[in-house]
Amino acid sequence: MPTKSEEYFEKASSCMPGGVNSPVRAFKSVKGSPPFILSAKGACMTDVDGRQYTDYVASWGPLILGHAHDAVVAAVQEKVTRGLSFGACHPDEIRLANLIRENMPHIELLRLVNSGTEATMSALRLARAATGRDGVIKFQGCYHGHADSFLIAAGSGALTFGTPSSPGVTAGAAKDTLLASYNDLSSVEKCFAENDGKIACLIVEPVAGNMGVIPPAEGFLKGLRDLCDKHGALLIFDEVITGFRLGLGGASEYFGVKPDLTALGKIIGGGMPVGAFGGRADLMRMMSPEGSVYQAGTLSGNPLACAAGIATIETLMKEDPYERIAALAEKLAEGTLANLKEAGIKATGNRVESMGTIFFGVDSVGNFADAMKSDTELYARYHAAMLGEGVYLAPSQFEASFVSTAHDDEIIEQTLAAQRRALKKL
Ligand code: KE4
Repeated sequence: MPTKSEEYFEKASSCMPGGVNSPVRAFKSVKGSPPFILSAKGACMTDVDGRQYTDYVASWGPLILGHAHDAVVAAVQEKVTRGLSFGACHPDEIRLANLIRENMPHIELLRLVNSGTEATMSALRLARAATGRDGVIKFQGCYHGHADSFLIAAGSGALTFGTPSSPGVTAGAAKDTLLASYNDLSSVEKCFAENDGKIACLIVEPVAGNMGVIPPAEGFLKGLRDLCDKHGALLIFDEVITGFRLGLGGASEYFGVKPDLTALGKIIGGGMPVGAFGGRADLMRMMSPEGSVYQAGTLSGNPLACAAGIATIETLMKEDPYERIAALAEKLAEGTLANLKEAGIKATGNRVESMGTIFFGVDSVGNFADAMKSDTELYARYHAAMLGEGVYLAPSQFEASFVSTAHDDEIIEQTLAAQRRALKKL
């Protein structure tokens, strides 16, 4: 007898490619079909079959306060009867922009957009305009959204030039993107040396979250800053995940490295569609209508999205939960590794504050090549077994898990107990 989720997935697959609006949700790299979620509150999601899950995906990061946080819901409810969108200026845009600037003072000016993809693609366009150069350096395994310039795989062998990683991305778009290796400054120096004077910017996830979590090696981010300065390129931090995740000041404050431009998303919208890009005023003032670099958006700065983002950031500033959720994440990671060792499963874990990844089948993961050695088949079986025990994990080995303020010691203990039951079924 199919579950209601399976029936929904069949219907979804008849009207949307893969049955989803974002590929990873289709559970292609893990087993089974995705639960269809009906509601969520705190750390818990409930699917259409009434099954409840402790959630560690947090809608891929935005829900640092958990699902349907009272303050966030109230903020949106308070606004919604006064209009959903104006397509005009409104006071809350200023409030959200200033909350971001107050916590990340290196962002002197910013523009609100609707997604992380828009944020990174706009920052890239601005960097190219500001430098008059076309080249961009990115890292294998880092994801910056689906703009053409970022859907680039490593070129063959010694070539630093990228090749399209998706059909539809043209060779023209790919030719300006160079691939370096995360945590390997010599690979970045090579890109610069082979293309001196042609690199507009380097974009990096200051903590990699899209090949699983990989922290920057000691000196790596500072090294990127120095190389960009040496070669007249701009440094872009893609803080779509790390912004307000590592702390109120994001990765820039956490690691003490100041980028020229920053892309934000996820948490700054509190679960509603918000992205932002910003940084040095001299650069941002090049954006239309003050300058000539064009970027626009019908729903940019949407009043409901701003309300959710404002309530989220204000709550984070009031509660400063970072130490507590990091401690919960450490408890989860330590307990997980102990459970896996007890089950005789080789695994390692990377964690920065409340974001982390358990890599299966490997001893350590410090870069993309290490991550790619993970046992994704074992992860898929683990994922299915955990889902069966009511724990909702990212449906891919190469994603981050997140702990929110809605998690607590009891929930972590329950998760570890569920894990011990799940591991017996592998
Ligand atoms: P969006 O366009 O999905 O809002 O943001 C793109 C993006 C940019 N930069 C980083 C570092 C990101 O992690 C993302 C999006 N993250 C993925 C999950 N790792 C979103 C989930 C999905 O694609 O469905």
